[in-house]
Amino acid sequence: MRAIRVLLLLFVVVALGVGPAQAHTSLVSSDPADGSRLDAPPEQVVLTFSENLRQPSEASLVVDGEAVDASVEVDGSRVLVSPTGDASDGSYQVHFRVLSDDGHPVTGTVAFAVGTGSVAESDSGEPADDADGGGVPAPVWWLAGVVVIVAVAGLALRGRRSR
Ligand SMILES: [Cu+2]
Repeated sequence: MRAIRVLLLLFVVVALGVGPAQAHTSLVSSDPADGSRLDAPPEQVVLTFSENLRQPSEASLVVDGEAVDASVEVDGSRVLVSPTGDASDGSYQVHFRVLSDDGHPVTGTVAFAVGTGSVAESDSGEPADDADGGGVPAPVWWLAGVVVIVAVAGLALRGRRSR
């Protein structure tokens, strides 16, 4: 029984240690804010995430459904998107695909309006379906824990029977 307790404790420690490191990043705020309306086009859109981003982290600017040239810079936990040409009024969307510190890509869209443009649909950010980064999903750890517990219990029962 002592072996089981030790293993259980070990599993809990491992599970707790792995948990926080697996959190994906998420969009904390943007400037201009999602859903807002501006009088004039912004010189820069700043997306702020919950943790420092890894490369490749990308963003693109779409105005009235058309891609607009913009320079994109990743600075720690922020993504800076600056239109390079003449910006116009309209319905702005900034699509992002950033890489979390744990290697998982997260995609989303920030939307705002300039002038009389409409506010397009936004998406606060979800882990991308094609998550290809490192990191073991939590269910795998729970399954591993169950397997260990069953195995240890089986050994303990066998040991008792042979006595
Ligand atoms: Cu993740």
